[in-house]
Amino acid sequence: MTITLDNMLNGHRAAFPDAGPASLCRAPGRVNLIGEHLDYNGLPVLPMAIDRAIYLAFSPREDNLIQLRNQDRAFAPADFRNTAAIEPSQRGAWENYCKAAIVGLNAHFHPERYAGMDLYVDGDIPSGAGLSSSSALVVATTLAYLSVLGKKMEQDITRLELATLLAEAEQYVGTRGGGMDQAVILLGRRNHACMIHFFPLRVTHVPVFSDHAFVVCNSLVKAHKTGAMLERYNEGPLTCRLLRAVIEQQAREDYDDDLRIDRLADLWYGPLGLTHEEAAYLIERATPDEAVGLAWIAQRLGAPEETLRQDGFKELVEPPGGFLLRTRARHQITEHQRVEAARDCLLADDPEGFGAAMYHSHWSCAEDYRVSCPELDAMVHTAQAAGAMGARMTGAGFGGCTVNLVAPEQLGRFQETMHRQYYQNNGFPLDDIDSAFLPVRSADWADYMVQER
Ligand code: NG1
Repeated sequence: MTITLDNMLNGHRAAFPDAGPASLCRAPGRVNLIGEHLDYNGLPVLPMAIDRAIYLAFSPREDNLIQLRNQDRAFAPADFRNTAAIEPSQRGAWENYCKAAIVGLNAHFHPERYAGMDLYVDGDIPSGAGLSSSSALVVATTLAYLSVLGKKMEQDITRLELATLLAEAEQYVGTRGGGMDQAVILLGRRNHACMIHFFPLRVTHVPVFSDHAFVVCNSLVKAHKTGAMLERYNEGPLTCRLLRAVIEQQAREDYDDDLRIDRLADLWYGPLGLTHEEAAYLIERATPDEAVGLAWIAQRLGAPEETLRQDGFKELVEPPGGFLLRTRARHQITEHQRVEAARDCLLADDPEGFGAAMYHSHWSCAEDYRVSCPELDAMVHTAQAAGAMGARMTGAGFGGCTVNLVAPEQLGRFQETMHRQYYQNNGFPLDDIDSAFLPVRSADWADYMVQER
């Protein structure tokens, strides 16, 4: 059923017959055009808010109960009390994303009363597809709770402040991600991609191509960030923390004993202000060619392995072959360059250059950063054979979607080839195939649609 204001308000009334009039807000999903696994290192990314969203009908309550209902029965009803300390539900439970928003705002506003609300959720962003349905839920809950608290966007908290706060707040669910999703969802603009810089958060809107389409194709391999998948995702940010420490050590030896590098981005944007070539040279000197164990890293840092384990790396599991510091770092450097090049291609209306950067990005994610999977690789190969100007995995990886840049005259051939060579060859049922092509358009930021208060 299509999502309309009436459907949302009726859904809310049916779920909460005793509630007062409901308000409505929406938060878009996003597709990351380029710049994967960079945000948590403070490096720039280039995503776009899309015309698929999470919708939320909400009404305040007199008590402190939060009641959550979802139009999709796959998401079980959840109720919890809004208190000074809200315990997370079990890992992977969908209500944790709502809790994350409320906990984050409580810590910021210290409200006199921990207000309750009745929330009815619907949406058309496929979940576990790398299109940020979960961050959209965090942002939608945030808008609802701000309104219930009587707080006004921009007046009581700016969108930039909110995006920064929520990037931190979403870690409540157990991910160690960066701030890309919350920023583009709160600051995206129709017909534009967002060039996002972090620490401090800055967003520049860059016009997207007017005639070429970005088509999202779902690999139909679910990539929910729970259990083993969450560990695989977190391995990226946690390895980059080790990388940061090893590079800081090298930079101290090369430049200055007192140098501090808080995150990889400091190599370029901090007082060091290195060029890409200088950063690459430093990293090559700092990281060995082969995989290393925690013992090697501890020795390099002159710290006992035990301290290292306690020092922010509690959750770190050493991969069987050791840490591939060099290749992980290489992805950070080359992807950073590609983000800048891709931004320039948008500004110069150069889809060919943009597409080439997308292909390079994919293979860097696959071979250097190791966050792809055979299905995503097969889709990128097929897209290239089908005439796409660019194709790459998008989002966290290990499944989910690819994003493809397709010229208008190639759209038919692209879709037909993907259909035949990827979906049919892999035996996906027709219903799934039909919902796997998502021609996406850029969309505006998260906002209220109907506000009762
Ligand atoms: P998705 O694709 O929504 O799971 C995750 C992180 C981003 C970013 C990308 C990889 C969260 C909420 N999102 O996105 O910050 O690191 O992976 O580029 O952790």
